[in-house]
Amino acid sequence: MKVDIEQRILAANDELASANRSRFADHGVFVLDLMASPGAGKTSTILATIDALRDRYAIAVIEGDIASKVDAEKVRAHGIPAVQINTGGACHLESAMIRRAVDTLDLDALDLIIIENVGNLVCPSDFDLGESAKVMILSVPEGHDKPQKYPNIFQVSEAVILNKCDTMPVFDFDEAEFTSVVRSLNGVAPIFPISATKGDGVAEWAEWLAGRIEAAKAEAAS
Ligand SMILES: Nc1nc2c(ncn2[C@@H]2O[C@H](COP(=O)(O)OP(=O)(O)OP(=O)(O)O)[C@@H](O)[C@H]2O)c(=O)[nH]1
Ligand SMILES: [Mg+2]
Ligand SMILES: [Zn+2]
Repeated sequence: MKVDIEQRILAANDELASANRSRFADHGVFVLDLMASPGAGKTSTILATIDALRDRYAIAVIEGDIASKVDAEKVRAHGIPAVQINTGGACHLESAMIRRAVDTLDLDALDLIIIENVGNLVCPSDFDLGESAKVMILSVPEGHDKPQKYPNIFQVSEAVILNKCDTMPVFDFDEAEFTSVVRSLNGVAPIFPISATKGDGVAEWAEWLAGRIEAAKAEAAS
C-alpha cells in the first residue's frame, strides 16, 4: 500500500517535471538542482558560483527551505533575483513547487537558474524537478563514509562537490577513500574539492558548469 502511494506521488511528480523541462528548453534556460545536507554549504556555493559566472550568464536562484527566507535574502543581497519556496515541513522540493516559483521569473531574460534543494541527503535524489542537471555537495565535516551510507544521491548526481576542504586538517576525512567509493557508485561524475567561503577550487567547478551550459545551448541550436 505504502509503495503504491509512493509510486503514484512520484509518477505525478515526473509528469510535471517533464512539463517544466520543456518550458526551460523553450526559453533556453539551464537549471541546476543543488542537493546536500543541512549546512553543507549550498548557499555559500551558490554565492561563490554567482561570483564566478555572473559576468557571463544571467542567473536567478530558487531557494527551497522548510521555513524562513534567510537564504533568498542572502542571494538578493548579492544582487541576484531569488524566489523562496517554503515547503512547510516537506523535506524535499517537488516539480509543482518549481513550476509555481518559475511563474514569478522572466525566463527569457535568464540563462541559468540554480535551485537550492531542502537540506537532505535522501529524498531530493528521487524527485525530478525538470532540471538540466542534479549536483550534490558533501562537506568535509560530514565524514568520508557518506557515499557508502547514502549511495543514491551520489548515483544521480552529474558532479560531486566536496566543500569545506579548508577544514581537512581538523577532521579525519580520508579523501582517497571518499574518491574511491564515489567512483564505485558513479563512474563518471567529476569530483570538485572546493572551499566555498575561501574560494579555492570554485573556478574549476564553475568552468565545468559553464561547459554544461554551453553544451546545452549548442544542442538546442542544432
Ligand atoms: N570553513 C568553511 N565553512 C564553510 C564553507 N562553506 C560554508 N561554510 C559555512 O558553513 C555554514 C553553512 O553554510 P551554508 O552555505 O549556509 O549551508 P547550506 O547548505 O546552504 O545550509 P542550509 O540551507 O541551512 O541547509 C556557514 O556558517 C558557512 O559559513 C567552507 O568552504 N569552509
Ligand atoms: Mg542554504
Ligand atoms: Zn523528502
